[in-house]
Amino acid sequence: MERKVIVSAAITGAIHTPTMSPHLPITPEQIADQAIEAAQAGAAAVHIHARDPRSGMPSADPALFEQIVTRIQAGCDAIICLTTGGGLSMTVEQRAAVVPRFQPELASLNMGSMNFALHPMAKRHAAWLHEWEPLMLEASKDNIFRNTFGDLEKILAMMAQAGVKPELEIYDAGQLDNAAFMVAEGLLKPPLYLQFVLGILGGMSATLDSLLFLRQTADRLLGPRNYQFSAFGAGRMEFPICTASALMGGHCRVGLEDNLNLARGVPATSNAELVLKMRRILAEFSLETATPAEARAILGLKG
Ligand code: KMH
Ligand code: ZN
Repeated sequence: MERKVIVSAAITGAIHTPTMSPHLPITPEQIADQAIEAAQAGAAAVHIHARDPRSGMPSADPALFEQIVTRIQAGCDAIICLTTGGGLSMTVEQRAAVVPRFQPELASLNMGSMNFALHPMAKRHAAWLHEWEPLMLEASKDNIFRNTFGDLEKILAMMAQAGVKPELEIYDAGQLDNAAFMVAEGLLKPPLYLQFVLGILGGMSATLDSLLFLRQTADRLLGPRNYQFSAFGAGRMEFPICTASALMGGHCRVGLEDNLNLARGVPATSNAELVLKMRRILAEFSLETATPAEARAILGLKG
């Protein structure tokens, strides 16, 4: 099969607040509808967090996930990737509960514990990313995202039992060693699916050097044939890192979870808009976008 690029859309996440963009989906209907539109625009996979419809805060409420998942499945054939990263205030049990409950085809898994803030680059580009960064940087100084080895073992065992493929979120090179360790322990089975997350303060910055180093490290630790990778940069580095990833043989993730702007000074009005821009860039390089069925074949999903 000719190489196809999987475009994933990360619909709402847990970081951006409703005040940052009127287009950020909050209710289950808004989240599902934007996921369906993103799929119609060409996203083969949609990455899903839930939010409390009243406050806009990240939520682990299974009833909200239920509404979102049911509506997406009724509206499109996209691969559903549920978050186990949840939000920074949730327990491991709350975050992982979606795995046995919904048995999605994919679920994200942050491959370690880390400090979690925004890169100083975000501060320098405040005009790009709206008015929220200084506040966010202050508020986020003491955040630790937790996934100890014990947590990883527990969540991976739940995923194996439920037949859920983990999408391993890799923010830093050492997390590839964590993945290799889990393979050696028999808790992860290749081929792996890696998502390189660049531009979060606490992990690696969103540069081409970071991306190349992660790719080379993954080749060394896992073997080039034993994984597929996707990548994105937070904020304005979303499209540059996605483009580089596609040119290096990887896949791409776009979406309002990671980036609120279509271009400098141009707020994105939907996830679908970000997907369409990504597909225009890929088309310029004669790279074709994978359908959900093709993405399932590439990732070895149960379908
Ligand atoms: N929010 C991103 C920085 C997850 O949901 O498990 C990474 C992410 C993790 O999407
Ligand atoms: Zn996420």
